[in-house]
Amino acid sequence: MSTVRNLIFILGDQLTWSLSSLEAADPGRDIILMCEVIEEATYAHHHKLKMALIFSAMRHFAIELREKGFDVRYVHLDDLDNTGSFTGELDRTVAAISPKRIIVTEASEWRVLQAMKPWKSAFGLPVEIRPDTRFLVSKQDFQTWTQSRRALTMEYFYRDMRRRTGLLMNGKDPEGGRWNFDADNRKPAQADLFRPTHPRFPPDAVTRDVLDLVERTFPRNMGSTAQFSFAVTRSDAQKAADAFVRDFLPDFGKTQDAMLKEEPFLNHALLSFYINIGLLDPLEICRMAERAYREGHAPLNSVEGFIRQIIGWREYIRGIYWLKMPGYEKSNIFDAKRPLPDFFWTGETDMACVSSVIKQTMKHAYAHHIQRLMVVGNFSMLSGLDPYAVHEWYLAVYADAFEWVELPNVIGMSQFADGGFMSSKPYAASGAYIARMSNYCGGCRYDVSKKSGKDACPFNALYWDFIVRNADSLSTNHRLAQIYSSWDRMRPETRKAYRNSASTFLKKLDDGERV
Ligand code: FAD
Ligand code: DLZ
Ligand code: SF4
Repeated sequence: MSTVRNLIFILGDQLTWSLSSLEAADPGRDIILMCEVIEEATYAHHHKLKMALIFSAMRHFAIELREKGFDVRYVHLDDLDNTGSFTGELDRTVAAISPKRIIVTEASEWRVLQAMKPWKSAFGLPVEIRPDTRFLVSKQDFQTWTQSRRALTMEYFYRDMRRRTGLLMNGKDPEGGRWNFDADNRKPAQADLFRPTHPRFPPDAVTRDVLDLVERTFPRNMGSTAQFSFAVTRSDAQKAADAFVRDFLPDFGKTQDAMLKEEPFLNHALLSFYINIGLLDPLEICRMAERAYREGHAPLNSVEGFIRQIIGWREYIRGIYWLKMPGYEKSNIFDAKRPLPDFFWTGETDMACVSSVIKQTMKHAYAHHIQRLMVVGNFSMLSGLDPYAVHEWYLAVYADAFEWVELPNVIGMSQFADGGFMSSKPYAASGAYIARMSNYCGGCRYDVSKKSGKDACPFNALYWDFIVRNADSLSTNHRLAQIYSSWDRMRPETRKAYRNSASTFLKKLDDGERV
């Protein structure tokens, strides 16, 4: 007769003490299962740093659970009897310990949640799938919010979140009299030798074992674990959050959209990886940021901008994911089919901006929002790359990439592949935007001021080619009316030069020539 009451299964992005599956857990009667499995390690070509972060944080969380008295069954990736899948490992554990019930917090990704559904009948046991309460808005509440709207404008969702959390509110009014201070942001940045550096966390023995495992098992995946400096425990992640609020938040707004090739991190938080795997609580971080504002340590434009990213964008993106899955991943309004060029895996291109962002991604498994959106994302959309392939790339290469957050950001926001379900117009831009917001163009073999011809910045001709090529889908968009009338007013030779330059560039791309 089994004495085990519940088998609690914890996934790699559920490393949170207040996790719903751990509610009322009893170390005397319950057993916890955590497992590293090849199925999760290979469903995307994960960056080595991403895998190392997840495995090491999982192992540290298991140690902490044991310190609290829990019996944790932890399966290592290279254990000889590891079956390689969540279902296989649950099956093995159920056979070994005969629990009365399985408890799990719902998976953050559709793919894994689907895999959970047959467990009840497969194991002949009650399986309790609890909601993930680490988000502010439940899937159901988000759906209800969408039902009363014609357009799913993030800004209105965000205002509701401000009211719901009370963050930066003065009674019923927004602090400072406005909901959004973005107009004070969006500035270019200067290199600054005195800018503080983000904290780095040297690997301990547990992490070093993981780094060896990842290098040994996935030698061909992107990146090198030599650069590993992530926090892997809640207490170190909290130190990273403290450092952000103290050193970077005051200037966060000012440089939010800026790009500097020497400074990949600028004043960004570098917290998404910790929030997404559960080491940090999103609302707690927003409260820390608000406190910094109330105590006069950080200005409103920075604090409002930061809080909007988390209670606005992050929650909204998750809502969209669950609203649109399955099927959203196949969205392709422009019928774009081009495969990813090889330089997505090497950074070897003459376009200095693209090269810099990809090389930075290879080194750190990180790029900030504008680099993801306006450099690599913009290039992908303008060049007609297959949005599904673009999605697979983003899911692989960033340490914070989990499908629920990556997919709507890529398919909806950056590729406009959903035809405008999320955004009212595509984030398409010519080289002028990149020149204004970065210092990439100075060192580029292309000339951003040239519109067409072999030395012209490719973004310039690709931009117009994209606009014209996709007129069927875009020309009725009133936010693009001015763009289409500019095109109509252009001299025929100018139009022809743009189209020819774009087609020469795209042919080189298709032929695998260096661009
Ligand atoms: P900061 O710029 O300092 O922002 C603070 C926090 O706000 C972040 O930590 C994050 O939690 C949140 N946030 C900001 N923007 C978004 C957003 N658009 N969606 C969700 N949360 C947001 N974010 C991921 O977490 N995982 C992804 O896989 C991911 N893929 C992206 C792909 C594309 C094409 C684009 C355009 C954006 C993507 N983002 C993704 C959103 C954003 O780029 C990252 O959250 C951010 O760069 C993380 O770095 P940071 O912690 O320094 O963020
Ligand atoms: C991303 C990832 C990787 C690489 N490996 C594991 C793993 O071995 N075990 C695990 O529990 N989680 C892993 N993860 C994170 C999961 O993919 C993530 O928890 C689910 O995708 C959530 O739906
Ligand atoms: Fe990028 Fe064009 Fe500037 Fe070169 S000139 S860095 S390709 S925007």
